[in-house]
Amino acid sequence: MVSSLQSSVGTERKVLTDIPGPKSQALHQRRQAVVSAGLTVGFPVYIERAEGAILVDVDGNQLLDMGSGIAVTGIGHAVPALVDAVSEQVARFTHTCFMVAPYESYVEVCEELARLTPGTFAKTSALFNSGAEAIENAVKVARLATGRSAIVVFEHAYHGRTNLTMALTAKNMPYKDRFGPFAPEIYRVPMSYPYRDELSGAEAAERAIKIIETEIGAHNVAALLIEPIQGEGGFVVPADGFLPALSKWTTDHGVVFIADEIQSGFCRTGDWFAVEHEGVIPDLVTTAKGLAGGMPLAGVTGRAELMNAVHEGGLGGTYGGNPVAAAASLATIRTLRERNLVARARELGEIMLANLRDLQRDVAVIGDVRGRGAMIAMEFVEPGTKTPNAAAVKAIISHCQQEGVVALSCGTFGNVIRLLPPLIISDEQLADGLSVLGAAVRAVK
Ligand code: PLZ
Repeated sequence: MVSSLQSSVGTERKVLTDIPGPKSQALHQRRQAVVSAGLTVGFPVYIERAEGAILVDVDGNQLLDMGSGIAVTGIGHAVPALVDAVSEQVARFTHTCFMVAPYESYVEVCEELARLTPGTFAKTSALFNSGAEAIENAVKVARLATGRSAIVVFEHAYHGRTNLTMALTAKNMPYKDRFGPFAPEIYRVPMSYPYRDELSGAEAAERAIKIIETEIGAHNVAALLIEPIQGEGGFVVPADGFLPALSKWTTDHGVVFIADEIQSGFCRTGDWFAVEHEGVIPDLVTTAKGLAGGMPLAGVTGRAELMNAVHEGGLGGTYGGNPVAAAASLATIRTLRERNLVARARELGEIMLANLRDLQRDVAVIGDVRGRGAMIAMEFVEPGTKTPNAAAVKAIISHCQQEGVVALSCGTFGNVIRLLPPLIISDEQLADGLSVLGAAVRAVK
């Protein structure tokens, strides 16, 4: 079955029409009539199939994917192992509801999560459908287990778009504006943002902890929730020592340390989880995206005594840990392991950082190049200042799109371009993508 689905897409970027092409434009017209205008499209090109790091649109253009659907398809598109696992599971059964009639693959995913997440203590997991849902449940667990209510989050944080997670997310536009009122007992403290605050990790941690202690009180804090490398907020990599200092503080005060690894997890940063880089061991870890290679699946994993503090029936949902998504997850994890994509992510990071730092030397609009593994970004500024330059980012992204390269922006100020290529991207494909990006950057300076 798989072989009939495998095409000869090949590995090359090919632009055959204007972008978007006529068929994409027609689809876009249809869309306007029936899809809510509240969903924006970064790139109105409609995809028909995809393979590896190539997306093929309805006009036959072959686009190079440098975004992995926002860090989801790390193992690439239409990977035979995943296609087989999913097809086979669909043919066996698609749904029972794990709470009604359980199945092995759910348990197996939780075994993998216990094995792969940092910490050698006993861990249990609960599976959900989306990142936001995982975050909501991690907060539920932390509040119940500690009997406290305050949740500490950080500037530039992104944790989702549901009511609770909107409150946890920092940026107003477009995520929160006029969607309130928001959930209470959420407190935001400054993030370590070395390019902008020029503080060491220890100094930035001290600044955050001081605010927590004076404005909230440690004994009121259920959890500290943080992305070890921020995603939507601008690929902000905290200064070394920041995460370990926060982690120590949470341990000292009985606060649950929740690492949101939804974007940074599953080999993306060159470790299975981004916290590993600094040896931080979270109490709870939230995962989604790269966990299941494109099928909707999310997890909360952590210390058994916290996760099991919940009363029977306190966690759940109709679809969480759906058997098709679980099959996709097991195939994804196997592929990440077999192809040693954790090592590949590091290589990709070295290539991208070297390339972008060379570029930074030649142009005045790149203020900072940062990231880890295959999670790399450039922050754009007005030349000679640190004033955010969102206009440059818009122009560069648009230039890339015209050339058939899918690149994503991010950042509180909209002035960051992030690269999240599939970890299976070839050296040639990456070089091609970087050369298009480089030309786009040079064109705006
Ligand atoms: N936590 C760290 O990156 C999702 C959002 C796209 P969901 N990021 C992509 C958009 O504009 O909606 C994300 C994340 C981190 C939580 C989430 C939320 O995950 O699966 O989108 O709910």
